[in-house]
This record gives sequence, structure tokens and C-alpha cells, in this order.
Amino acid sequence: MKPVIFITGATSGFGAATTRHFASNGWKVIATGRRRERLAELEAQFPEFVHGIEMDLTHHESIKAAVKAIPENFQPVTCLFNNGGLALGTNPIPDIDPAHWRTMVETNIMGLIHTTLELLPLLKQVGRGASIVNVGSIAQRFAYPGGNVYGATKAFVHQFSANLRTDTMGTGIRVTALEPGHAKSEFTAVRTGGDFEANEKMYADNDPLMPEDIAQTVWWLANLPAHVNVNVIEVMPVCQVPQRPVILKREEFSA
Ligand code: NDP
Ligand code: 8X3
Repeated sequence: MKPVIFITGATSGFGAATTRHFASNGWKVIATGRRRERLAELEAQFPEFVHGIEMDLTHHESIKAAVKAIPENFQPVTCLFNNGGLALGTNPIPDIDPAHWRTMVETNIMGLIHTTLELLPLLKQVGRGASIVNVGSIAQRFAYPGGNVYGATKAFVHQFSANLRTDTMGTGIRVTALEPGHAKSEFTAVRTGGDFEANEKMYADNDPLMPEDIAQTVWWLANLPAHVNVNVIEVMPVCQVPQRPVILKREEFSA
């Protein structure tokens, strides 16, 4: 029987690349997201390997319906790639849109925990060798102006992943928080409300991670020997360097 991966956010960026990588290498993929036409493209590219299901992470009922709609020949599930998510807005507090905050919490936190809850029975059927890969971000550890609620949702993913490991203890299911840095996708276009020029500019003069880099990392994680659990993995492009905290001079304070 071929192994199966359930992917959230399969319509773009990391999720689309991971769908292609796994399907090309003989896994079956349940590809989910809101944009049906993009799911259809993936299905057309890999007719026997990809099954698309429309799913909105912000609605628990939509997640339940999607899991119910998984065809029998795409069960049980060996890997859950909890990847779908977004940042909205780049302004520091208080110049923010409360609706953005709500959507980020509903997608990055509620969507991820509800998906985990609904998939667990199918992962438990596999048990030893099954895995959950939760996409966090370096933004959970490195603060930056305008990162406010986005970074905090990813800090949730970091700690939830650790707690989930303790709750799944004894089932054989592995849990990893995968925390990427600067990576090219549609992330910045979404964050800026559809500014694809800003998206291109962000990556024009540097060499970011590419979605395929993340797909390969997920592949490595999912195919490690069954007794190995990578708790956290932080991945950055060589062009991105973590630095020490900023120190302000007295004259740089506004009051
Ligand atoms: P993209 O914008 O390219 O992809 C985001 C995916 O999330 C899309 O497939 C989108 O699908 C899905 N999504 C968003 N909202 C919902 C929703 N309500 N319901 C279902 N699916 C949803 O960005 P990335 O590939 O970069 O992002 C993937 C993950 O990686 C995110 O969690 C992001 O926070 C994280 N990340 C990104 C980094 C980067 O620099 N790019 C770095 C670190 C982490 P659709 O719109 O069709 O529903
Ligand atoms: C996305 C990475 O640093 O742009 O999670 O917020 S960052």
C-alpha cells in the first residue's frame, strides 16, 4: 500500500511544492485549500496520486467535512503536513486591522489544531512511522516590527507541537515543528493585500529558500526511521543571518 500525506495549503508555495514532490516520489497526496482550480491543476498533473479536497481552515465544519470526504483508497494517513497559513499586515501596533489579527488566529492556530484533531484517528491507524509536521516560522523566535500577532501565532505552533508530542506519547506518531525563514512563495503578496510587485521585490536581489527546499525537508522528516523524532527544525537561506538584539541610543527614544 502506498503511504498517504494530507497537506493543508496545497494550492501555493510550500504546500504545492510538497504535493508535487511526494506525488512524484510515489506517495498519495490529499491536497487541500480553498482554491478549487489550483487543486484541479495538481490532480490533472498527478491523476492517480493527488486527490484534491476544498477546505477552509477557518471553519471547523469545513475541516470535518474534508476529512469525511477522504476516499478509502487514500486512507489511512501516514503524514499530516499542517502548512496552510498566512500573515496579514506589516504595520506595528497600534496601527493594525483587528480583522487581520482575527484571521491569522483563526487560520494559523484554530485551523491547525482542528486539522490535527480531525486527522489523528487516521494517523493512529498507521501508528509507528506516522508523522505530523507543523509549519511554524523563525518569526516565533525573532521579533520584528509588524510581526506582532503573526509571530505570536507561530510561537503557538512551536509550543503546541511540543505539547502534542506528550499527548501522542506511545502512539508511535512523530511531531515536528518546522520553522522556515525567508522563503519565496505568495506569502508577501497575501500579507500586503495582493501586491505581487512587492512580492517579487522581496526576493529580487537575494537568494531565498524556495518551496522545493521545504518540500525536501518534509520528505526527509517523513521518511526518517520510525524511531527518530526531530522535535524542531529551523531552516534559513544562507543570505539570512540571525543577529543579536537591537540596542537603542538615548536620542533614539521618542519620549
Ligand atoms: P502561500 O501564500 O504561497 O501559501 C499559503 C497557503 O495557505 C495557500 O495554499 C492557501 O490556500 C493556504 N491558506 C491560507 N488561508 C487558508 C484558509 N483559510 N483555508 C485553507 N487554506 C488556507 O505561502 P507559503 O507557502 O509561504 O506559506 C505556507 C506556510 O509557511 C504558512 O503557514 C506560512 O505562515 C509559513 N511560512 C512562510 C514563510 C515564507 O517566508 N514564505 C516562512 C516561514 C513560514 P488557499 O488560499 O487556496 O486557501
Ligand atoms: C515568515 C517569515 O520573517 O517574514 O514566517 O515573518 S518572516
